[in-house]
Amino acid sequence: MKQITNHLPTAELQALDAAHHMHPFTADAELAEKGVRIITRASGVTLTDSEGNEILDGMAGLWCVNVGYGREELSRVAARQMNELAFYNTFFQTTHVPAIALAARLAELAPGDLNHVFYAGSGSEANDTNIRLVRRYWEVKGKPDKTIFISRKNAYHGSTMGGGSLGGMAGIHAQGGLPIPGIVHIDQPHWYAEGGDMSPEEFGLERARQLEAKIAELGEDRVAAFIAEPIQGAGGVIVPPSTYWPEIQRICDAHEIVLVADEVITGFGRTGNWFGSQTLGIRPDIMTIAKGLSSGYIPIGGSIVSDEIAATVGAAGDFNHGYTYCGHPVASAVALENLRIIEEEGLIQHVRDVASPYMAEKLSGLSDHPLVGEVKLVGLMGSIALTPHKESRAKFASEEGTVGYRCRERCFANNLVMRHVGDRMVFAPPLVIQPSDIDVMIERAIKSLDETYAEIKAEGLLEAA
Ligand code: PXG
Repeated sequence: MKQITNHLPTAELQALDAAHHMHPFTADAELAEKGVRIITRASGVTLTDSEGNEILDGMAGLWCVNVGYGREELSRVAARQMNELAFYNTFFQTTHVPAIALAARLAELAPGDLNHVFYAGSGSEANDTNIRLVRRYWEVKGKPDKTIFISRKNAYHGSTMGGGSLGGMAGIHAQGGLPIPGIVHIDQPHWYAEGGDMSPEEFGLERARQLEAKIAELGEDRVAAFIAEPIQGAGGVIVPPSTYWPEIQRICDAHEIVLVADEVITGFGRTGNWFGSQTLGIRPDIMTIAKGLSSGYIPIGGSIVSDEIAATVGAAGDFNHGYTYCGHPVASAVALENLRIIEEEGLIQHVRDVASPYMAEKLSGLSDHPLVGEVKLVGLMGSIALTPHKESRAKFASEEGTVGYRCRERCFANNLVMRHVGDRMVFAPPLVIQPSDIDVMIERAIKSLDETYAEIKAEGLLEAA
């Protein structure tokens, strides 16, 4: 067969991709028609595509390339580990140094009594583990009826049967009979879209108290856990009102509910601390991790588990759960090196003291933009709500996402990756981003917003619903 390399013409690569590659969360036929974009290399915060365009990656890949692209420290560690011990399992009374070292380091970094790591290959797998682990915990505690997970609408917890069910994405639930039984959803703390005339603080309390009402409705003896992202990522970077998390914490404590913080996006410096739970003042019993754990250089995820849960489950015989690649030695070694880079380069301080304040200052100019309803930023995860009418926070009359999609297309055309979630633009650049890159990023974002505004105005899409 002919060798397929970077040197083939874009059209030829696109045709091969369309013929053989099924893409996630994609209408493949439509994509084949349009032609897929081919990324050939990346360095720092910049992607290069097969046409030679240099694109600023405002999404850190998929919220994961925290240390930026092209870090040879990571490829060297991977090569060394592959040569020394490419694989061994951790099932049958064996372990290896990378899995030990990474678990010990994660226990050191994680807050409170989260001192135990169950490894997975991804965030979705880790959340599936969480369902099995928490249910097992309550079984061992003599409360086998505590099985229900409460989650939230518009949450994202992955795409496996478990992860997709825990998540609250209508599009996922519309296909294939999800959610699976035993998972229920309450409303999200999305004040901008759903807060009406309430103050954000009142609304935050109201939404948190839905958890208490749901526990009362189902019975405390049937509810196993509450799972949530400290800040919703895929749902549109929804930062909850300040009253929300303290009330959620109080309710979980009062009703013996395991609190799972899904830190897949918010972990490893994204919010200006090692974990989003620290930024938002949450005391979880379990944290889901993936993405920034290895900066996306290699697949790895896991659950960081409290002393109480690990000790209870560990003392009760075999926990019949695991994946071939639990604690994969190469993935663990790369993750450990990635954590060393984050620490030694002071990337969390850089986010907190330099990049985030600079980004906030630059973004403040956007609040006057005719298309912008609100701008949110915590650490280096942010969102920009697009609206036809600032004061009322109105939605567009067009189908939700029409204007957001237009804006994303303008961003791409202007060599900036910024995603849209409905009519909300989201961004999460690599944590290594420098002020000069932020200047470029915001300049391209403003240009894209201006072009979107002109375009939708000309087409009569500026109407409010
Ligand atoms: N939890 C959270 C909070 C996530 O953001 C997962 C779990 C699942 O992780 P894996 O590794 O199984 O994908 C995620 C993943 C998007 C987007 O478009 C977000 C994710 C994945 C793919 C796309 O925003 N988050």
